Amino acid sequence: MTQDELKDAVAAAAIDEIRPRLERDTILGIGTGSTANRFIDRLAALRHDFRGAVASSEASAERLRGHGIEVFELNEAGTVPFYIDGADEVNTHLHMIKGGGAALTREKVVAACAERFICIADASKRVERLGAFPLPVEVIPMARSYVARELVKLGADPVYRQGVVTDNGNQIIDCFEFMIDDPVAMEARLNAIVGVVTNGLFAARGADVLLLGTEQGVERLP
Ligand code: ABF
Repeated sequence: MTQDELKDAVAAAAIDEIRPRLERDTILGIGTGSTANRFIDRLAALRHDFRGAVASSEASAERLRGHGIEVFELNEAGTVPFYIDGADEVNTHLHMIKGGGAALTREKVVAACAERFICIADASKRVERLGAFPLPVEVIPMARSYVARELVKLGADPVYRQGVVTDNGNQIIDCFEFMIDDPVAMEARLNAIVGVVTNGLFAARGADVLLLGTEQGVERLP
């Protein structure tokens, strides 16, 4: 199977996962990226069965609207029963690195408001130890070089993602060569650096369910 077929398979599995819980007033939390896009495309067929969605990026909001799905502000929605999103890496504890698409802050905020986080990913995203994928850190622009110096002290090789401005008007530093032994502790440590808006470790609030697309079919964890 190709990677695209695996992404399709997990998108379909996520639809099966949420479909029985949809009600006319349900507002879903929807993530960003190519796997989330496949989920959005499949969700279109169910658009009359729920109220709408909160999106973690402008790109996803546009795609949802394109399918006739109403997009709400998170402040209006309050909590959402599900947040469905992809990941750049995921370990067996369902801790993740996210933010390759620069939407990490909104993703983390929507995830925080979700009763259940359903991570959808193809098998290439599963790792024993997080960190081979460069960890994104969103910073306010004036703090960029200060934060980069602090990241070096923690052992990372920080690289400014040139030309990228987040949906919040901020910048991204990617941490290379930064293998992470304790994701929960490192997430808190990075958040404590002044000028950091968010980091791409989703460990304090990891996924509740992982739907992983493998050659043998979709694995559901835990
Ligand atoms: C979002 O999209 C991210 O947090 C992650 O960076 C990315 C995964 O993208 P894809 O599904 O295209 O691999 O979920």
